Amino acid sequence: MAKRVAIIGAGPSGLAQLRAFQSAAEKGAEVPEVVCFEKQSNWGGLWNYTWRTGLDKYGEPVHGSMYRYLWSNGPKEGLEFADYSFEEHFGKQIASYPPRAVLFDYIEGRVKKAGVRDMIRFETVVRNVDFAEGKFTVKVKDLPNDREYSEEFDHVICASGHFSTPNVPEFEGFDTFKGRVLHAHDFRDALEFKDMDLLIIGTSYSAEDIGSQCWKYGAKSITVSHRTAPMGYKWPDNWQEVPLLTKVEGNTAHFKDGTTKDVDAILLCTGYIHHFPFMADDLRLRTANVLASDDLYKGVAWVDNPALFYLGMQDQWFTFNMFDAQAWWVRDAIMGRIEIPEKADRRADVDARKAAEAAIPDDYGCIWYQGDYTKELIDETDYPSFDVEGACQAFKAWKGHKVADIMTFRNNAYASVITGTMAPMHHTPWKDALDDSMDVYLQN
Ligand code: FAD
Ligand code: NA7
Repeated sequence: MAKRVAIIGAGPSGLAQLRAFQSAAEKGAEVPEVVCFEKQSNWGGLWNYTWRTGLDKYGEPVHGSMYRYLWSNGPKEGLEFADYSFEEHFGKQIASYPPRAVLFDYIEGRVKKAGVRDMIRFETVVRNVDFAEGKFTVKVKDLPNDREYSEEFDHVICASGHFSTPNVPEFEGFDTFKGRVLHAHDFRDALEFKDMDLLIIGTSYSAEDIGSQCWKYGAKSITVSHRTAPMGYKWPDNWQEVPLLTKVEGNTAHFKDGTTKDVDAILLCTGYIHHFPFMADDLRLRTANVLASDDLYKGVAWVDNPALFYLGMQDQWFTFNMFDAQAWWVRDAIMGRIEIPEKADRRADVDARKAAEAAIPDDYGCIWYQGDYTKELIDETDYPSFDVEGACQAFKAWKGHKVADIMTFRNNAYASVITGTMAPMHHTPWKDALDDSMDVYLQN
């Protein structure tokens, strides 16, 4: 009997896994039976936009953390699929920082072409995974039919993402604050904060991007409060960076340096937690948002039981192409093309990766670390090799453009590392491009 493989989630990582198996089958290999469980009604993961926040219509936590007007936060040249270029999908080269809808279309294009949709059971949430006597039992709920059932699998690949369960600290006075307090996970539309004085806590991607959007769509002022260090970009005049919030009294926010600011709304851009409530205790990944995840051999195979895999659990400089590298590697491990070593060696691999991450001096080091990791996996499979160094260079240029001017970095263009073609300059500077529909974006 063919092996059975369960994939949890049909976001970019889960879809990469489906494409990896389909590509082996296309080349004539005998592949396992693959079933992908996806709790939403469509694929694309975070890129599948939802207006909903809180709970969905079945009472399940809403997965979506993306918002309207979101444009890629890094150049698309850093994430292009090596087996499906932007030019193949759009029939032409497009500008370098596509809005969400454009990237969703691109992600979808590859898997439509591969014809893998019927391997996905939509609106089916994984409730429980455990392992006994060489088999995983996966218990799921068919949401529309309100029915639970279990099936057995030889392998489980968890690709459920890790930017959907918010990390929500509390600060004194939140309970009596007169405006709205929300986490980035629940942010949807910058226009809600037009003409407001906005306080943002956190200094990473969400803080930078949600703040920039609110600025673009007319917030009166942006104040960003940091725990460790300010972001340090050259911000517009109505933008300031302050130390950590200590308390809120009425509408007045107090900061560690004794300064205050009256604000209308507070946005917690304080990151996310890795959360796998459906995994049995001994199978559940516990890790911070880092480059070298805990307990994953080669960043994917569960050290204690390498029949279980996790995809995309790292902090992400590289995304779609790294998920592909992982998915091809996991496929080959499952199909016996790659040998997984004994436990002591698996543990040593994790320890070595963690030590190497600890020695990285700066963000540039992080980019190359993850580029090297991606390349390491690609070199062990038949995933089309591509110019990973070129992608690292695109990220380096991107960081330089952000330092030069944080409100114009998205106006730059880079060369594809897959086709070599230079992207066109976008027709409208990012700050003036208020309509982010796909039709308008593609009018180059
Ligand atoms: P996800 O996209 O999170 O997909 C996971 C899937 O698993 C979802 O479809 C979910 O419904 C499903 N699922 C979860 N639990 C269950 C369950 N129990 N049962 C069944 N299904 C389940 N990356 C970039 O490259 N560029 C960007 O500009 C960018 N911007 C981002 C902006 C925001 C606000 C966030 C939060 C992330 C951003 N990312 C960006 C990073 C993002 O993590 C990746 O692009 C990508 O979406 C990760 O893919 P994934 O498949 O690993 O996870
Ligand atoms: P990140 O990148 O995990 O960053 C979280 C930020 O929140 C970071 O600046 C943290 O500060 C800050 N943080 C976390 N807890 C606290 C508390 N308790 N108080 C103050 N500040 C805190 O999450 P993002 O949402 O920005 O990005 C996640 C993904 O979404 C990313 O990959 C993008 O692609 C989009 P620290 O520096 O640790 O002091």
